[in-house]
Amino acid sequence: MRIDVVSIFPDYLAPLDLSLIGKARQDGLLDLHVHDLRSFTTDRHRTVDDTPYGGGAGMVMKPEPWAQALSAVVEARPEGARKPVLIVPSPAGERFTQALAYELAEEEHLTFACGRYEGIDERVFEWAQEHFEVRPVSLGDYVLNGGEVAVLAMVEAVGRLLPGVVGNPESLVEESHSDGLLEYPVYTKPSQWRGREVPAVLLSGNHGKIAQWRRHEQYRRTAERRPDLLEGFDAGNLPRADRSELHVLGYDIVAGRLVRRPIG
Ligand code: 6GU
Repeated sequence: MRIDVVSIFPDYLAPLDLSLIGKARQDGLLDLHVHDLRSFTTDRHRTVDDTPYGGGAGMVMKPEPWAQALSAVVEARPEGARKPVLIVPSPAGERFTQALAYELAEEEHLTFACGRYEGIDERVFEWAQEHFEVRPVSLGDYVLNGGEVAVLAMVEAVGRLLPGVVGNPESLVEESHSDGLLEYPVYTKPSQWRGREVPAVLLSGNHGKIAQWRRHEQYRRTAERRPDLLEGFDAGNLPRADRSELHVLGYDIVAGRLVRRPIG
């Protein structure tokens, strides 16, 4: 996969040289290019922003440096590749989820446009639609100063799904959100530590019982921390034991979907 990132702080993306993603780049699994937006300016001061039409606080990123930078990316795109996706990190975008990470991992070419200040002149996105599939994407309902931290998160979430990046692909299956639930708690040696014991079932060697306990813990955790994930959960094919656990946690199955039982 090829990834291009355009930012006025290219150094912000230095962590992509490290760890799993850095290794994926070294191994040639991920072809990552970071571009300095200012290198696409033509004035002596390398200006990237100006005051907003209509007034208001802050500055807006000028369109021309962005058009120059994105045109350079289009020219460099892999031979014969389909229309690349342009991801615009923004608190006003669609939510970034594990499902979107899987979707983006199927692409040949992703481009990230990191805005700063109050954002990028809207006409850039209208123009960019001729060359890219434009997708504003948000990490969650809070505000960052710019898209760079969000790009670090998204490149890691997508990059680890590429074939060969994570050594043991099984570890992608049993993790939070891969099945719509939070992960079960995990333990390692010693079995007794500061007066605390590992749950006995995990030492029993009974793989059926262990699987059932882990499933129960996933439901319990998800109900406690993220009830929004259980509401509407597809429960059509759940085993009877799972259904009764969910019933105890306060959920019923109506037309194949989990619904929270009214209290009282
Ligand atoms: Cl993706 N970008 C910015 N700038 N702020 C955010 C965000 C993204 N997600 C949440 N807040």
